[in-house]
Amino acid sequence: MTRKMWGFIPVLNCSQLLSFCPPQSRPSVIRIATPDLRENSLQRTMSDQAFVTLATNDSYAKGAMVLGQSLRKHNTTKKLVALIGPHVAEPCRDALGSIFDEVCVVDVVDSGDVAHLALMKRPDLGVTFTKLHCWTLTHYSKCVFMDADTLVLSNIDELFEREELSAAPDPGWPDCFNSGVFVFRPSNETHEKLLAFCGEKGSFDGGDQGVLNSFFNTWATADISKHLPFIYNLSSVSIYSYLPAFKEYGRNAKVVHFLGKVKPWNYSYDAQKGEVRGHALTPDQGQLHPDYLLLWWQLYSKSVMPVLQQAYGETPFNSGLTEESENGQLQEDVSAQPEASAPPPQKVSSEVRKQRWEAGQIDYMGDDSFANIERKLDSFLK
Ligand SMILES: *[C@@H]1O[C@H](CO)[C@@H](O)[C@H](O)[C@H]1NC(C)=O
Ligand SMILES: *[C@@H]1O[C@H](CO)[C@@H](O)[C@H](O)[C@H]1NC(C)=O
Ligand SMILES: *[C@@H]1O[C@H](CO)[C@@H](O)[C@H](O)[C@H]1NC(C)=O
Ligand SMILES: *[C@@H]1O[C@H](CO)[C@@H](O)[C@H](O)[C@H]1NC(C)=O
Ligand SMILES: *[C@@H]1O[C@H](CO)[C@@H](O)[C@H](O)[C@H]1NC(C)=O
Ligand SMILES: [Mn+2]
Repeated sequence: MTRKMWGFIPVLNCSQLLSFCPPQSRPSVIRIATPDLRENSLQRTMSDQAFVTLATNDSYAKGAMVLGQSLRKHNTTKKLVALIGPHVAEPCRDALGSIFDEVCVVDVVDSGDVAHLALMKRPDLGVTFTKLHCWTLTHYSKCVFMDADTLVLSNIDELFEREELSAAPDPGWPDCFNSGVFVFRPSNETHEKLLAFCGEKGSFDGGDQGVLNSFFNTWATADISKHLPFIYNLSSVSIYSYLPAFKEYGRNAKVVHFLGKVKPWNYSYDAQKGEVRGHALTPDQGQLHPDYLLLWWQLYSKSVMPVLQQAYGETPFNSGLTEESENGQLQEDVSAQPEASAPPPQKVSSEVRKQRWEAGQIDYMGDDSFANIERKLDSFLK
């Protein structure tokens, strides 16, 4: 396989691609206190620094929970903050509250000021306004923002040694940083400037990455210490498109980013067998690396499911977990899974399975033993 993305260095500057955007706006915020669901959170994290993530719906909230538990699992000493939109269901908020130190509802629509007007003109930028809100977390001196579709593979607290605005290059356009993981300093002044900037200049990509690259437009040239190594944004998609680099550097991966339209929560998981059930993929939907996908589901079923079960109580919810009954039929969440009725997969060796994956023939029903896969993952985790 050849170098697909690394051989090409574009010349255009990001800020050359601006369009229009709504006027200055400020979303309203309600902070939810959920102290009863957490134990010892004060003892656990004595820090004025925080990891911050964002979920505007229940699916992304699940991703945020897995991300939060992956940070906890690797013993972060930082606080965890989730920004959520008003549409996240109550039990999901409670579940987030038991994993995160702070859950903030950011309601752009409800704010009754310019933010509302801005949103009427550009409804597509609603999520961007919600994300920019992270700059108002001024009770922290420094934060690291992480997308809800990322997963941490080791302790990454060392990121807090970096300055605003540090981020990893976007492999699709390496002179732009990727806004999925970035270091920033909360500041109401910066927040207002960002909103004003957005009002004047807009977002060249219709989202936060465009706004942030235009605003922090010296990132590509001014200070190389603000360039995070690519291991902080290892995407399944780029693993796949540059496999030799993954084989060389993959063991150092610290953050996995599940890119593309199909997210881990679009699959389902058989916890008994330790198998991820396939989502019928078309080639343009991208390929998620089976090992990382499995790691996500293991963490979900072990550390997130119990929290969700407690939050939902008797109320049924879409867990994504499947169970087989005596007659071999899947009980839950399988209506959209064509593989469920397919004949049982044949056993294939890890090596064969890997070769198939590398050749683009991904067997999500793969029958590798749980122990083997776990050993392999352990080797990634050092
Ligand atoms: C869920 O929220 C995320 C951002 O938090 C957004 O990118 C995504 O499009 C939303 N999905 C749906 C189905 O609304
Ligand atoms: C986190 O801390 C616990 C308890 O102190 C320890 O057992 C565990 O090995 C640590 N985990 C990592 C990934 O360092
Ligand atoms: C990571 O890199 C991909 C390209 O491989 C980019 O599209 C994505 O937005 C980046 N995500 C993060 C979290 O930096
Ligand atoms: C920033 O603004 C928020 C709300 O608008 C306020 O509560 C906070 O005290 C401000 N922070 C500073 C450092 O002025
Ligand atoms: C993934 O799941 C979410 C909600 O569960 C759904 O809104 C979205 O359309 C799904 N995406 C794909 C590509 O199937
Ligand atoms: Mn993402």
